[in-house]
Amino acid sequence: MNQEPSPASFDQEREHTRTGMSKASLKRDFLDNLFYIQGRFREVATPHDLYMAAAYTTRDRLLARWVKSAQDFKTTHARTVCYLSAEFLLGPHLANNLVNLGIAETSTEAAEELDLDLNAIIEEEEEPGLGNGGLGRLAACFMDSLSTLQIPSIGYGIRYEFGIFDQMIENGWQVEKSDTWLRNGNPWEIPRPKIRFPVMYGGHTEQYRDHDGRPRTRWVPDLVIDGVAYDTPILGYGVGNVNLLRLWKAEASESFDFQAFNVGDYYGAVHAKIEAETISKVLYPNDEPEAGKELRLKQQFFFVSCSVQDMIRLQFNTVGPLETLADKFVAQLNDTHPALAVAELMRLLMDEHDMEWDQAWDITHRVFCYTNHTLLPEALETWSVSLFERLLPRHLEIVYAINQRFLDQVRVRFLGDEDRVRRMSLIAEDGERRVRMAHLAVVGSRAVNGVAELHSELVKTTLFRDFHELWPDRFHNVTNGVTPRRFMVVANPRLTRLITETCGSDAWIRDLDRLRELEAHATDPGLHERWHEVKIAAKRDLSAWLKHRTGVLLDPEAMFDVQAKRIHEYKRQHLNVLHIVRCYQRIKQNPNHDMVPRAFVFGGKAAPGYFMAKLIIKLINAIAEVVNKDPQVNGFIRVVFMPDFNVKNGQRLYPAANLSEQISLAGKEASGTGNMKFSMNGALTIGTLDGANVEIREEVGAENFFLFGMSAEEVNRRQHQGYRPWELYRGDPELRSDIDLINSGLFSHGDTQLFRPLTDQLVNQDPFMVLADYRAYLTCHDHVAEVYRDHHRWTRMSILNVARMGKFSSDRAIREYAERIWQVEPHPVGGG
Ligand code: HBZ
Repeated sequence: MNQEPSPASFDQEREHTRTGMSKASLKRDFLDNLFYIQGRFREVATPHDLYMAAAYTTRDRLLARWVKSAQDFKTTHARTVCYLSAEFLLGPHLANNLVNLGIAETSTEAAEELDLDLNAIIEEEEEPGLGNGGLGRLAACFMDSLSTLQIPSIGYGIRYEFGIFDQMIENGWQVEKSDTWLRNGNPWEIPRPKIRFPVMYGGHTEQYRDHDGRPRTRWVPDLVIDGVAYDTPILGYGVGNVNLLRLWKAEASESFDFQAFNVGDYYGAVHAKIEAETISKVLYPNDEPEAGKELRLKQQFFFVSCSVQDMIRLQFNTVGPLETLADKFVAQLNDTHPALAVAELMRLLMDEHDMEWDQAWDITHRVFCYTNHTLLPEALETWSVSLFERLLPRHLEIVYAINQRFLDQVRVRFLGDEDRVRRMSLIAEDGERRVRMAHLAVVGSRAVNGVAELHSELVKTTLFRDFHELWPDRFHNVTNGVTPRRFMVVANPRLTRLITETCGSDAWIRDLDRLRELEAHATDPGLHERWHEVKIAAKRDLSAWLKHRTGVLLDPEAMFDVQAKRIHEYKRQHLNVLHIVRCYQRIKQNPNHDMVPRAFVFGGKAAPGYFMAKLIIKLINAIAEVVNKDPQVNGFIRVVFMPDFNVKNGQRLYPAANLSEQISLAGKEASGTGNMKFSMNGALTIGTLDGANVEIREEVGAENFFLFGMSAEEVNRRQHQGYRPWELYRGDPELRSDIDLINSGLFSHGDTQLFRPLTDQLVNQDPFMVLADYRAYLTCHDHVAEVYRDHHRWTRMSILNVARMGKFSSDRAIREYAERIWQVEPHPVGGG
């Protein structure tokens, strides 16, 4: 330990000092930051002061790399990806940045020498929850991989003052509390008050002739607000590349303010300011069902308009002429939320930059690509024409003009097929006329992709069937992935160490296919023992946290059977619940019943207005209450609902799971990404053939995956035949008794009506066919238990799951986008 440093490590130490990576410089800068930024000294610093000092110390180390990246990209005119997303569900920055900088261990030691616990400091960070679920988290994983793969990119989104609500559980019900992530300041962002764009709303349009006598359109808005840039550096893992996450905050436009002020309307001016600022105030907490709120349309246009204006500004600052915009930039639309960008770029090119339609369309169409994330009809965005017109009159004209040209094309290709024309139109004409954002996105993009193979097939054969017939080459698949940096290295340091030691290197962190090297050790008893130890340790950590937060004590030796994701009927948390009720009844009916002890863990938020999802949460908690205090059963099963499932809490959950529940109705879950996070951390999956489950099973091997339930085709067939859930209810005594037990009031202090909306729905409609998959699910769970009893078999399967997860790195996904869709090249920035 106390050896003289060898010349090599001496050089390294000197280099680290120069780049600020040595322990000594970390300690010095930490104390400096504590003093100069927080105005504190060590002895009186609060945990939050310590966190802020650590954050600034880390951020300082990002900045040099950031500036270098920006300079490099600017001088070389590097082709750049713009990822347009209404959501970025980033999760805490500190630990992730330490890992990506390669100073996690040094920082731990530096903290120890200051008598501090780095983990406790990391815990202090409140995460920016600027997203609802998978879609927002995907955007965050993609930002990590874009930087790690050294692809110049900018993430564009909204700097919501209030992110996704914090979930509390009161009396078993979800209660929403507003998120206050900015309350204590955000050390990771840099405001750019000079990067500011006007965003217009309302008013009317006028026709006029320009100097050359050509007809032009001018938009005369009745509201202008400003979007101001807030930048967050996104560092890649082990590289010098730092990309930009640029989030827009809405502010009252100064010129607008003055107008009101000048006519003496001070109150009016202040009011306008408040109105303007509401635009970036709060994230809409709906996952899936479409909200249709005016403010949401305003938000979408707000960030899209700022982002496209920024792209044009950058084009002028670097390459030059707008004609080459599509060579400099490709813009990915993360779902339809940013689809207005198509119309906005057209407007800017034509109305502000004097371009003719054909050229503007050629550029626009080459800039955009679109990712679809859902087939659920109720989730597809449409906006009423009247609202659209009131807010964005010029864009409605442009949408109509796009539509006219597009439908002419359809008519030429499919002579006389007016029904097809009606189906494909950007405007839905049945009932109130509505703009179909998905159609706008498909027509305005050069590539359209789904997020898993099955999903992309369904996109082509169902949702966009007509479009696929017209433009077969436009459609692609890019299966989602997740970043192993956050979801393995940060979340599960013990597993990370074990894998690195077993493989003899940490190269797998940037090349996840190298996890395959674990396969050679899959039956090694030494590894089995350590693998088990790592899992048990994670389960102990989770148990302690859950005990503290919920009062429920879990036995780390029990099988941790976990379902964590947004609460939604299509995800079928209630199918999981029926299995728990079955276990309960089996134990009650046969006190000598022998079963593998299980801890059922749930996590997930329900959209505040989604009654059925909230009732499912209540049901889980109601069952938990009865089960956990009944000594006859609680030695075998325990149930706990983890409150406030978010990125941070997910990081506690994934490492501790033995079994991952991925049980959506086949054909409904576009991909899923939690499925990947669990499996990467050694959980086995019980799942349907839905979304990316199909590919996970292909990769890990059918024998290492617990499959049950109908396929998407069977679901389709069953539905066409006429699905009658009540017959299943009547025909299966166990199913009937499980549902009846829920209705009996046992879990609801005698209230026989509380869960009726849920049980009635199951028996009478069952739109997500819970009852149809019930039997297969139970049988599969029995098999799971049997396998779990065989420790070595289970551990081997767990190792093989991890070993074969390479495909599900977001690095692979981004590489596919880069090669097949974006045509962008890596662009290394030195100094990594
Ligand atoms: O996107 C999810 C899909 O359900 C999931 O299967 C997929 O893995 C993931 C990433 O591709 N979709 C969402 O998370 N959707 C939303 O969060 C959402 C948010 C606002 C909306 C609609 C949907 O207005």
